[in-house]
Amino acid sequence: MTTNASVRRWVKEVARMCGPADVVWCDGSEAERERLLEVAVRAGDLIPLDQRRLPGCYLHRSDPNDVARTEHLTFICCRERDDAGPTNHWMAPAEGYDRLSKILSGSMEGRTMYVIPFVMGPPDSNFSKVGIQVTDSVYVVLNMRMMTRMGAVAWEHLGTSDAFTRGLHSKGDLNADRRYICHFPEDNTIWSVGSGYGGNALLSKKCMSLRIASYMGRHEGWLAEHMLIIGVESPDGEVTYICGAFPSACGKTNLSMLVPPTSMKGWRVYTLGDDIAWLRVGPDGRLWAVNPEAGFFGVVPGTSSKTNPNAMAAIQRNTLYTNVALRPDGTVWWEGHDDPPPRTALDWRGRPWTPSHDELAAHPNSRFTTPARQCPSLSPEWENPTGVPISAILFGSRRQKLLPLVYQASSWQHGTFLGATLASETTAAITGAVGVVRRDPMAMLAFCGYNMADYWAHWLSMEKRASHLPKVFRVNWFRRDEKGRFLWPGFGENLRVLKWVIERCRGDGEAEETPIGYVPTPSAIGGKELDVSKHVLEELLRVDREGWLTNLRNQAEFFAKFEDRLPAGIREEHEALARRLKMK
Ligand code: OXD
Ligand code: MN
Repeated sequence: MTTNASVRRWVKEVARMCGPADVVWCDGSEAERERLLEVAVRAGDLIPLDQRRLPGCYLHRSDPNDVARTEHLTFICCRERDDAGPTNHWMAPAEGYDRLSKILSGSMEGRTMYVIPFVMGPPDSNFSKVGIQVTDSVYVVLNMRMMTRMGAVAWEHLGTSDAFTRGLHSKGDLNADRRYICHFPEDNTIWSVGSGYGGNALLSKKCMSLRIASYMGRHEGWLAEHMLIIGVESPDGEVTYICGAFPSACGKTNLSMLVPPTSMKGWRVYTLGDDIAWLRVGPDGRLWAVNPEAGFFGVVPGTSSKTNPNAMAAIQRNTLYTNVALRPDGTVWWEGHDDPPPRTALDWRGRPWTPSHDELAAHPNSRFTTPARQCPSLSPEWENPTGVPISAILFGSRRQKLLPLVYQASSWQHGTFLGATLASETTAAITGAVGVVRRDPMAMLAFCGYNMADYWAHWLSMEKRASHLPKVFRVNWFRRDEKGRFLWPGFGENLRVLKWVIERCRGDGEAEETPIGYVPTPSAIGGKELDVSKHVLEELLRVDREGWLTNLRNQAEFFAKFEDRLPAGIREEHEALARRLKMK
């Protein structure tokens, strides 16, 4: 409990509306964790796994209609519709509060309301922000314990201030017709009802650390981004820090925990964050980044000792698994696991499953939640209150064609344009069709808490605030040949691309100037140990002018949506690209 009057008033208000049987103030202690695990197991929300092989690990099964973020039910509720912009769903704040309070009214009857105080960002950092979430889901509390710094640390950080994000969450009846995830950036408030799924219900994550934080960042002069953070150590011992924005389920977690190939001796990758970065200009004019989160909420399928040994090591204990398959011996399995398919299992819905089933055993968006501290590649700098200085920003996406393996922007403005034109094939992390190309600027389409055009303007304005901005690159690990086979081996070999990125940051690294930006020469990426033919490497780095001219039209259609709010810098870059492509 706290003596902070604003917090007490707010908790009382929401309790009056939701009508819980009791209110529990969480303290983040071990004893509390044990108590909550017991409650969750008793209620059937968690299934204990084999505690000898997977100590502290549990399985949660979601309602089958509640397994991914629901973007069509996610709203930005600000006074002016234009301030939300054409890429967000908008609702007037009064309507949002009205509509949701009707659903929330009495929604916690007979349930316990948990009050979770948490800090996003390292303790004692002026990057950090306090949030308070109330929820009627024990599963959410147990996740928030890992994803945030929870308990007394938040009360200390907050003091008597009323500057905290107010997060109200109720599972309601899990009916998608009564599901809303509403953000009120002007009130620093989030109301989410009708879903227990991570991205909709762990309000610290997408809701606060991206949608609300991006709005705060605009007003306070910093950036909240959907980015991983890594430190790459080269054989000379220097560590270069890199951020990377990729749409959901494009391998951010794998890249953030990359293990160098054996042929790249002396290289090492340190993990700082796998999903979100907050970036501020430091006194030295560079951009400094922290990961506001304290855990990983990663996509499980495809995770194995081959693809991500660090994640595999991290998730052997104290991990919550959501929507994976359960083997008869009390361990878990998913598509892409090290072990072959089990002869029998219970699938993610708890139904008997055998390998002959047409359906997947684990849901494609099944997840693990695990504390960052358990990751063997975690950087010693991950909680540095001043963050780490960023030398390069990557914008990456999933594209079978056109986009080269890597290329570099010629300036910050051009880099902002590369981010603004990011597009990717959709994945199972969101409800809807999979594999369709959609524009996803800076991988923030679903996460920007205000008008995307103003957000680009904010990006462009960083040039006035910072004297040493990072170099910007586009990457694409997902190119395929005519037969649908991947052209690039990916995983550890992605370090070859990072090596070139680092060389470019240091002023070397061979490149050719092309209409789209600086593209590496094949020899700057390939080495004799790389199992990719010269011909394939050339294809991966080729700039297809015809394809780009079509892409240019597609970009123009997208930009037209923003009408006169589109910043001049973005328009200029688009026109300059058109000129360069048409030049012979
Ligand atoms: C996530 C997402 O969960 O982007 O990180 O969907
Ligand atoms: Mn994400």
